[in-house]
Amino acid sequence: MTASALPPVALQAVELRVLHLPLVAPFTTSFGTETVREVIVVRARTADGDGWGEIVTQHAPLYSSEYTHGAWDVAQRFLVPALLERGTPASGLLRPEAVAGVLEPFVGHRMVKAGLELAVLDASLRAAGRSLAAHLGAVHETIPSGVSVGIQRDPAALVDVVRGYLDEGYVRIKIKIKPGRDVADTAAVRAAFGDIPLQVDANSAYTLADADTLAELDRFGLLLIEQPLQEDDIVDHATLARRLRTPVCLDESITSLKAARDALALNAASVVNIKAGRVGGYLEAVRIHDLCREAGVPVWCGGMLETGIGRAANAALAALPGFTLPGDVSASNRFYARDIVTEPIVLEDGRVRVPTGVGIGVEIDAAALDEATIERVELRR
Ligand code: OSB
Ligand code: MG
Repeated sequence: MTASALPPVALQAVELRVLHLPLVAPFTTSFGTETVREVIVVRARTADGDGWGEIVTQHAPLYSSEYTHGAWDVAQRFLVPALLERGTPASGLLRPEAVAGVLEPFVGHRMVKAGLELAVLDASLRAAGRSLAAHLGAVHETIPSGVSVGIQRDPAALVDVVRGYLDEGYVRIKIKIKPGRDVADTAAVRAAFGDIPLQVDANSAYTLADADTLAELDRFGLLLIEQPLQEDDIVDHATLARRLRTPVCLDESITSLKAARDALALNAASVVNIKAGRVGGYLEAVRIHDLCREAGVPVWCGGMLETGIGRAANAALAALPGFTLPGDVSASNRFYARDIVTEPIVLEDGRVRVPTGVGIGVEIDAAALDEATIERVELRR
């Protein structure tokens, strides 16, 4: 479904930076609490200019097997050298659509592949004077904005935090749950705010043995329950889905187009969370969108606490026609006091604007980027 072909780039160097960005408030999930976002920013240096990408790993391998310093190593040792070798005039210029194929022999590390592909894509789009949104097939100028709310001290504190986001205008609330912090938390939010669009995310914290507890959530009329079981529990998710009225949505399990196809074939999910990092790139994300749209399965755009780079790209992706549920594309200030782009995404009447500028549509704030950088390396061909 992507638009016309993009120009290849002559990749001259790749700069990688590890950033530490303080969060405005701690973010707690079933797998832990973060107070500082540790993330990698990619700059692809080409003969025609720079392109930017973001590797959305976290400090520790708790959401998935990927983590920042593993990404840092595999990028420098294998993935960036493979791209640099391919991007020389001698071996041919590098097309954005070719990046995934060049990196394909290296197993896994999809967040790294996604960040590298985005940087090449951005460079090529800028050279062509085109926006990522238009290239991916966006059909909306703005998108509805949901917010992902971490586990709080107790249900009363959760209600206070949710109230703040509703007051700001967010149109859909997602709360994180874990065993012991599920039914009472959900009940408290429903009791306080009535029939708001509400969903829960378990980040793999349950097993099939918890099916009775999870079925208690049925009475709250949730939009969906996200990833109750483990990443590789496709069949168990199908079994659980038969026991719940709440629609089951998969996040961690959907690692590729193939995984999405399998999950749909097995009725393991009736909704899909699409995250470009998790599936190896924005181009694969579009393919999953296309598959789900064809199958009549609603999708929404997930988030990984992106900086302004990935957040802009997510807004572009979420503007595709199959994204029929509000995503976790919230305003930058939901996580950061100071973003690394000059015009961070803001909330306007519960929506965020899809960037229309060339490439990812945002410019880097060099001073903010430098301030957040704790490690930097440049690989040249
Ligand atoms: O499961 O969706 C998730 C953040 C980090 C890792 C996993 C998840 C999340 C979120 C935050 O829920 C989404 C966001 O970026 O707003
Ligand atoms: Mg999730």
